[in-house]
Amino acid sequence: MGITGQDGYYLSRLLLQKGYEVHGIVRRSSVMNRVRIDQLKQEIPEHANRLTMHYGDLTDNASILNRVLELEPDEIYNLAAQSHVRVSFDMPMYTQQVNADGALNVLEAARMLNRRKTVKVYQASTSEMFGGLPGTVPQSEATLFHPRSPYGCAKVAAFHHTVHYRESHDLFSANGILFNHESPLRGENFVTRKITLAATRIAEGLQSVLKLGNTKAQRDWGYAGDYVEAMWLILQHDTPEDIVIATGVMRSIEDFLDAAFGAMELNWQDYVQIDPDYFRPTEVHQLCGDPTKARDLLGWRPKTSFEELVRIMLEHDRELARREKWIGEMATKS
Ligand code: NAP
Ligand code: G4F
Repeated sequence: MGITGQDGYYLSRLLLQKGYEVHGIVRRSSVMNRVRIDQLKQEIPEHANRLTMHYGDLTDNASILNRVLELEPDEIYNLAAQSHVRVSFDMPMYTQQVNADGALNVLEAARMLNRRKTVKVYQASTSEMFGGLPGTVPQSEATLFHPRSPYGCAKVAAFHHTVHYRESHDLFSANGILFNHESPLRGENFVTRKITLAATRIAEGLQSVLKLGNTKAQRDWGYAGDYVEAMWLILQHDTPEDIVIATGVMRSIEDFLDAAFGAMELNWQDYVQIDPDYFRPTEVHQLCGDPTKARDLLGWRPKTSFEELVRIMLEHDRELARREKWIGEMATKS
């Protein structure tokens, strides 16, 4: 579930490279929304025949139940969500339906299948459940939840359902509590990607202003490619466990701006405008994870540094900006 998203791309690539047969659930939409999947098939054509898509929607219980019972997977990764925190304030009910009720649909389908054969379920839980209030940093598995958005509230519900199915139905269901992880395939309206797209477009003369909300917020940013390995390791562990996945280092949006604009030899203060539209009714101020359990139990450590993450995102987006500029120049010539 969630195969067309950022993490869906990286996890599918990892599983295919490990020899898995991968089945993804995709939503029907009026335009095909499979850009990342198409990219994956082009990058590893030798594995593409083990990748299959099926229509389904997390909010449609029958579609999830039918797919799970038909396909009989050994492992289910529920990455599907309305994943934008700011948007969840505009669509609280929908966010609850997808992120909480949808997760329950997955667990219920897994419970049915588990009567026939053993199945393991990974639930994409999040640092947003902690709420990032001052005095709660760093956050670990023992930190109390205090969600500050409809997104966070729905994810807390899904977290508890996942624990409950493990305890009451003997299902192997586990939560990865992942802190922010980014990549060149990050959605364009998350802050890191918004910044790398803007910095590179400004460097190419395609943009002059970047409008942002709260640049003082702090996050623990890692690389999505490293984090999907942790998802897989969580399901390979002997027992189902809820585990924080993070780097343990916290930086502000301004630190990210310094790194990205600095690499383009630009000063972000010359381009950034603060726009109240991008502020949230309640902000999550500080997220910084304690990944001790992940290291001790799974042997997992992040491999990609913050500097390397910013570099690969900029390299990708600079190429996009150059292509956009070239197309613009060709259009004016013709
Ligand atoms: P993403 O890029 O927004 O991908 C979300 C995926 O969920 C997409 O494939 C989307 O399909 C699918 N989806 C949304 N609503 C659906 C529905 N009703 N039925 C079926 N599929 C649906 O998110 P991501 O960054 O890869 O994150 C993956 C998961 O990890 C999410 O659950 C997110 O909440 C959680 N998480 C992310 C982070 C992070 O920093 N990235 C950190 C902690 C937890 P469409 O392509 O059709 O929209
Ligand atoms: O990039 P963001 O939108 O990510 P956020 O809210 O931390 O959520 C992401 O990480 C969570 C894990 O902690 C996931 F569960 C969730 O699915 C998602 O992947 O915002 C990061 C920070 C916020 O404090 C926000 O207020 O950046 C601040 N920000 C400032 N200006 C902005 C902007 N965020 C966005 N999206 N756009 C802005 O213009």
